[in-house]
Amino acid sequence: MKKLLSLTILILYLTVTLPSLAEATFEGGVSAQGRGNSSRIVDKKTGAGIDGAKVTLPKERYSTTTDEEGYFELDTAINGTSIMSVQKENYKPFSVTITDRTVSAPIVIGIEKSNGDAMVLDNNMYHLGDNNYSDLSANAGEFRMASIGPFYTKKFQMKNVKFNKPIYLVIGSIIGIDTQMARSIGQNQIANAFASPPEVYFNGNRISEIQINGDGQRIRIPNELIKKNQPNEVTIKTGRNLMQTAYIDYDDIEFMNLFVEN
Ligand SMILES: [Ca+2]
Ligand SMILES: [Ca+2]
Repeated sequence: MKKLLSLTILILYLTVTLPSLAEATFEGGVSAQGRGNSSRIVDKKTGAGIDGAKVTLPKERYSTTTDEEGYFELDTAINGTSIMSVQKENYKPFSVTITDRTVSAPIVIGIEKSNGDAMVLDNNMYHLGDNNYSDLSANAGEFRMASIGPFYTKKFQMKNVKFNKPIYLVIGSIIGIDTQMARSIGQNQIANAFASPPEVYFNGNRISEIQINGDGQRIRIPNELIKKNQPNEVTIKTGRNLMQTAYIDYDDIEFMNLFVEN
């Protein structure tokens, strides 16, 4: 109660950009209204609380739902870095990388109406790799899901694509990447090894590699690769530990919320 006035609320927006959470958050200076310890999901445009939004921490196997005014409480411990997702009908899929520090004070998250321009491909969380990783690697210790192997692939139809507007594949959140670049910005503690970056393929063509961990990574899909009214295929391959030559050691990573934005 006495802390009400001094509470600082971190506002995390959907337009989270690269490369780190520190840059994705800012202090809004908004005073808490009504409920000191509850976080809140609001409409990014109107600021109105959103009821019935599902807030999930897949690795903690935790999920809760906002009340009629958009408030919720995270009743679970967060170990290191974790991905939190918010799902609500007619809103764009949202996910953000958090730590226990991020949520030590109430947070307000603004989510955005989808307006039909976001096509959700997959809102599950996946672990790529071989379940063999150093304790020092990025986000080790927080992996709880078993690997589905070194790559993920998904087929989907693309209807009503507007070719006069850019088309993006968006990866909501990705953690555990141990590239040289990820290491150089402090995303892991490994001194002597690094991995090649995960690669993203669209209909068999390599369209991007992912060098660092973060939220809302947007990858442009070249128009000429898109098949109208036929199945399209997206594939994400994890990298390999480049210092391990005795056997193949895939980089263990996790990602969630894949969608196409047009
Ligand atoms: Ca591995
Ligand atoms: Ca890793």
